[in-house]
Amino acid sequence: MFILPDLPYPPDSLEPHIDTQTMQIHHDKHHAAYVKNLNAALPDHDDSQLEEVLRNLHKLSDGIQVQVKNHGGGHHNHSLFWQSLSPKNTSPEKKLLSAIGSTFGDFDTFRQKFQSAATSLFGSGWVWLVADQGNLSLLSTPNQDSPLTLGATPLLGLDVWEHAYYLKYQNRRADYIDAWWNVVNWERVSSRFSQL
Ligand code: MN3
Repeated sequence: MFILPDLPYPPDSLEPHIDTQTMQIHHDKHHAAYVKNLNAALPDHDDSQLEEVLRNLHKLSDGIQVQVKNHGGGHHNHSLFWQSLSPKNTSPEKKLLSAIGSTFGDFDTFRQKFQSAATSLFGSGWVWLVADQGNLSLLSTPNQDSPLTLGATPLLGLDVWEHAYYLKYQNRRADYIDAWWNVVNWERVSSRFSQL
């Protein structure tokens, strides 16, 4: 069985940046539905196999490949998303900051590029800071496609589906993205980077 992980903090703890009701519906309904549908598509599997499955999506039979891409991707992306948020004020550690500097010039430029990719992504999808062979880059994926399927390791992902922000921000996606920076868990992102 794949299991819906608990939120690592109370659903109201990211206020006012991400509102309580959005967190509850996003986790308890949307993420739960990905897990339920993934269990239907891939019975007899569990979370320890998810990354391997997403990295090797092409090996699955045509009959379940799309289901696993959508719901397996949805489960993995959201699990990562909750862990990448924190009510605490955190900053990137030195090693990550220096890699961001050598890839993007400086942190502000990275932030602007990420912001611009997230603002301009058409429709539903995600924007990612990923590592590929130790090199950082930005990546946009449609729907619930996982960076793992493209051979990249996700370090930080931003959900820009309307369900992630519409209750509070309506059509103002840019305001949601501005607010989201305040609750990024840089400790977690840094530790993911240092474990590469
Ligand atoms: Mn979502």
